[in-house]
Amino acid sequence: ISWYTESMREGRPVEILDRHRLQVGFTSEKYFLLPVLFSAPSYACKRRTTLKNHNTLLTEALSILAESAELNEDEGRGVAFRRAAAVLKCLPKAVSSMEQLRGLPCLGDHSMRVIKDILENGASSEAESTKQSERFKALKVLTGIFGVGAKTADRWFREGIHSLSQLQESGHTLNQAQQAGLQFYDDINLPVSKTEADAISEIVEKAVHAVLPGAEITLTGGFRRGKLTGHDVDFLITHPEEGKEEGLMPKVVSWLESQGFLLYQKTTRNSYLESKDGPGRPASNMDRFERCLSIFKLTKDRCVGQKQGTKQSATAVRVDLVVSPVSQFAFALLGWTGSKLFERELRRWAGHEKAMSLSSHALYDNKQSRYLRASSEEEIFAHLGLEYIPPTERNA
Ligand code: DCT
Ligand code: MG
Repeated sequence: ISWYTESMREGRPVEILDRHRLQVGFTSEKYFLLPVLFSAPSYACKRRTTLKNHNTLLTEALSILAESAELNEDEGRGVAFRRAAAVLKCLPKAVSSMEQLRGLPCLGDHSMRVIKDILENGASSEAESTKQSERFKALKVLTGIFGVGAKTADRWFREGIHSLSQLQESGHTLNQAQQAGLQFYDDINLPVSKTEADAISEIVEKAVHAVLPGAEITLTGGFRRGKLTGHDVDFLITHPEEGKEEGLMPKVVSWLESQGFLLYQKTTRNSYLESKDGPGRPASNMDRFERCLSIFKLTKDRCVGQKQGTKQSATAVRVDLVVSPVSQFAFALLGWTGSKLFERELRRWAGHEKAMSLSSHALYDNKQSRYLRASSEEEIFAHLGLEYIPPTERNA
């Protein structure tokens, strides 16, 4: 019992399976069978979430509802469902009764109703009807086009556009990203395998080293967290000598273009200036590095992944390249490794519990009115007063 309460207090997942013998008075021995109770800290950045998920039925239903909320631009509701799903992802066993959830954070009334429905009926009627709804299906198809977000998809849907062919017939002028998105729609919507990601890594490495020897390339995003598939491949590029990375992206892009590797690319310049921007604008932290959103052409001989099933000799893969000065590298690496919810929770922890502002560029201590430097992810966790969580355990 003391082990049990201590674990609860420390926020460790607790599981009690065996009988606990209790001596009651002097007359007899009594045995109690305690239910498997779960507990977890409420911040996802304090939990260790591997890819081993014992509650996929529950988390998939909650993720559908989160996705639906996000497509309806209801961010608050989306986050609530994401948080609920994330708590269930870190449990050491499958949930079998509502009672076990009593001590868990982040499970609101709505999420609890969904879980109850699944435990009692094997499926969530709300998630099922959402999946079948015309609006959800159409918005999924339309946002599957690279360059189309929830807002655009919603506008098109209200105009009666529910499919790709209806979009093509509508006469809407698409921007260049969307045109490419439509052209390579099928390929882009197939998951990228780790093998394909490794093949892309080789190409990116070649390109970067051709234009800046000594530069360092890191695979980030889901693949760094150990995922075997992803919707894109994310890279972070830096150089150990501060400033050497300046102007790198256009050169890398030219090299890739000259070798015929790019089907589409759009580069945005680094717009982050610590002295000018200050720490108080974390909302836009993801897009201020020199960044290239691209679609790579990966030829069959280079890949033996999922996309080999398609008939063409090459496949299109979404690739994100980001360049960071070495002084910001640890923050960029932490920010680009994800998961999205883990990142959100790190920033919430920093702001609410530590009076600090965390972005992919820097960490600012509001109480001391100064930036806290770090050259590794471990140092950032330490600044934040958090136990270090390795990438493979950030799959919240
Ligand atoms: N990121 C974030 N907030 C966002 C978008 C991205 O914190 N709004 C970070 C977290 C993950 C990283 O950037 C890369 O983004 P994605 O490629 O969208 O995520 P992923 O985890 O790599 O997912 P996938 O495996 O599907 O590519
Ligand atoms: Mg990714």
